[in-house]
Amino acid sequence: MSIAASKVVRAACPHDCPDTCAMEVTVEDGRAVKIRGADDLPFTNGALCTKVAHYLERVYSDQRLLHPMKRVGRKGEGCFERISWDEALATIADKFASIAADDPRAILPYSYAGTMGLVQSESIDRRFFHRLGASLLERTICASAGAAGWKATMGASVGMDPEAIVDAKLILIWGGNPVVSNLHGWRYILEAKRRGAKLVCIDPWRSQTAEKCDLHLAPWPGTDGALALAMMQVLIADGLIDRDYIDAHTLGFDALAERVQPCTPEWAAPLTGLPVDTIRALAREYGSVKPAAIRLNYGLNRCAGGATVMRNIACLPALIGAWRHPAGGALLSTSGNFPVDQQALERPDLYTAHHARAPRTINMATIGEALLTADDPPIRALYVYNSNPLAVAPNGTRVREGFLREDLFCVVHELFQTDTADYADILLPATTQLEHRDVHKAYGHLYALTNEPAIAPLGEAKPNSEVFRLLAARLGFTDAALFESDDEIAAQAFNRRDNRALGLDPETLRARGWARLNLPRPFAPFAKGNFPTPSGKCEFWSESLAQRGFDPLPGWVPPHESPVSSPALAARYPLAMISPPARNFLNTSFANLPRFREQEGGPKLELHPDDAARRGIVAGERLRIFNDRGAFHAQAVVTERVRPGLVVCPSVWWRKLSGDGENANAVTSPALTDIGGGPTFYDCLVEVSKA
Ligand SMILES: Nc1nc2c(c(=O)[nH]1)N[C@H]1C(S)=C(S)[C@@H](COP(=O)(O)OP(=O)(O)OC[C@H]3O[C@@H](n4cnc5c(=O)[nH]c(N)nc54)[C@H](O)[C@@H]3O)O[C@H]1N2
Ligand SMILES: Nc1nc2c(c(=O)[nH]1)N[C@H]1C(S)=C(S)[C@@H](COP(=O)(O)OP(=O)(O)OC[C@H]3O[C@@H](n4cnc5c(=O)[nH]c(N)nc54)[C@H](O)[C@@H]3O)O[C@H]1N2
Ligand SMILES: [Mo]
Repeated sequence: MSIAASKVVRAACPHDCPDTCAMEVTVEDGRAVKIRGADDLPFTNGALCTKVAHYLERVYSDQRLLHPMKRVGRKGEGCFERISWDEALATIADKFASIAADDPRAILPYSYAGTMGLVQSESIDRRFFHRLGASLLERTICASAGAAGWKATMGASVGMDPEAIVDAKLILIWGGNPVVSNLHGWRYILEAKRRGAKLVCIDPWRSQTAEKCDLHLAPWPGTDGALALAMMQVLIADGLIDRDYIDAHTLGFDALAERVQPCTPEWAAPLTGLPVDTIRALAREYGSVKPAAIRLNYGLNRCAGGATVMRNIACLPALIGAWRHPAGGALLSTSGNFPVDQQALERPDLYTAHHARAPRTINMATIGEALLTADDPPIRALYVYNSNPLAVAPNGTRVREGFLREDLFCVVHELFQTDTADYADILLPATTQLEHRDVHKAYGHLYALTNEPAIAPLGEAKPNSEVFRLLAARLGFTDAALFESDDEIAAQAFNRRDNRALGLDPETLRARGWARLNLPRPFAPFAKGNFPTPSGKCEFWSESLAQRGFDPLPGWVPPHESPVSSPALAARYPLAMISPPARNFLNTSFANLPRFREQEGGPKLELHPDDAARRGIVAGERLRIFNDRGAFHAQAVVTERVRPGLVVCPSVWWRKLSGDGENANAVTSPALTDIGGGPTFYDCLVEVSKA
């Protein structure tokens, strides 16, 4: 191998994870031979997680789809026959054109975050479907409830700089499992611990993170909103609040104080399952140790009160003036710091320019119901990319029924033959991150990254962007925006008139691989107020929510399903089930590859020894987990990591690789969150028996 044939290419990890790592790909004679975390981006710090360190196994997997195919067997059977790109594109264009002639809203795109790149996940795809006049998709499957709740109080998805947390003296890790799902962020939390911080993990499950913290509090799933209210009650009653900060930088304190007055620890204890003294002690510690940081995550927002819980928690740092210090405050997501030029990327004007009728919107969390019951018009065609809805959407039984519809024309663009791919009429091969161009923002740090193509597309695989350009041409569209190159789109990603984007130009990103947002360092964003809310203050009282008919104040939204809120249901299905991310998977990505499957060792259900004994279950046995919505199987892990009444199924497994064709979403609920239309994966009662 000659040195000349070897090069190192700057790339970005594409996965849906707060860490968005900078990667270096070594390419020799056109083949990627090595991938590593970049040393120069502080957040990545030269390390990749256990999954992406083996990304080349994904790129060069013999399971990759390498050419277009059409279905030859029944839907769901997974039998396909190779066709040319020409035939695939002609089939899709003909079908879309004939449906659009009746009503283009009968066509629905379905995508989420298979890649987080702005070019390959939210640019020309949106332009194409806007031009076509297709139904719009509300992308709610993960974070929409939490984001909506956070926004009500804080104004946008902004918070403290995650790197500043090293100087915090108390850190609450709340509804997140950073050891698994935010590994590079966890490094900063560990550094804080080394410098003397106390770590408190609030999680119903003794997660890999909880094990490493000084204190673990295990509330019932979906009850953190009550815990936060009680903390506010104690802070106010005990005079642990920062009056000056409240007067200068918050809105609605008196109303808030009145609202939380009855929400004592005595009130919250039976709701959360936490002892009164524990709640009071937590509040007092939070009110007295400075600086105090809260690292929240989306585990909190998958329950009935998924938005309200974030509103409640977002009030805490303002009450104690924690924002005064860069290492104080809270962080759910940094994404709102990035001046992404959504109008330029997505071009919603292409819809209005070509269509008089208002668009129809479908919530992706309800895809099963939508496919089965939407009228005006019914969904006649579905184009799935960057997502695996058969496995990840809630209430999986209905999702499968929807995809089984004989009269539904379904296109799936994928790297692998996923559960969803089995239901495609036309199955298209996609490129991996090493084979296409992109540019990335992040939601767990403040750096933008470039992704340069390292190798040529494998087989006949094509990037998402390229397929939409080709389809636009086939459909006779002429708008220039539908034919821009990936480089041109990447250059439009950030709004360059925004001061924060200074230095985020394509040339700099290309040359260095990444750039920090133009924000001060140290960064104490709300030390002097300046919240991005309508009032410019931290809004305990939200007038904008009031105007939309919601409670203007923080409050208590109980779970849909729990022994306290639905006792009749709990009599039949007494166990609360959560299904958080497995360490070796990224949602369903990686869950088909041998290395990661072996490490996870098959679908498992963790249950408490008392619950196991009561059902005559012993460790290692095959279990049936069921409720009125469906059933799936998993192997029993009998452990005190869960409290009695709670079961945990690390997820998300491929259905067809799980023995019974099902996964945890066989039992998850179709119910949505209070605000934001999010799914309620972790608000789910089940019963368990020996299989
Ligand atoms: N290895 C790995 N990393 C991932 C992912 C993955 O699948 N695998 N997924 C990525 C994606 S898409 C996302 S959105 C994030 C998700 O990662 P996080 O935002 O961290 O959220 P979850 O993993 O859903 O839940 C985190 C923790 O919340 C706990 N939890 C569940 N319900 C509740 C509750 O009601 N209250 C409290 N306090 N805690 C609760 C769970 O037990 C879990 O330990 O991670 C990303 N990173
Ligand atoms: N029970 C339960 N269900 C859950 C969750 C849970 O915690 N419990 N978590 C939920 C959460 S937080 C989320 S975010 C969703 C995740 O749901 P999804 O976003 O659907 O995530 P993945 O399952 O990883 O599927 C992404 C797919 O995109 C494909 N892909 C990757 N790159 C490309 C590309 O460039 N082009 C194309 N066309 N395809 C590509 C991958 O191969 C993969 O099959 O799942 C949700 N479902
Ligand atoms: Mo997610």
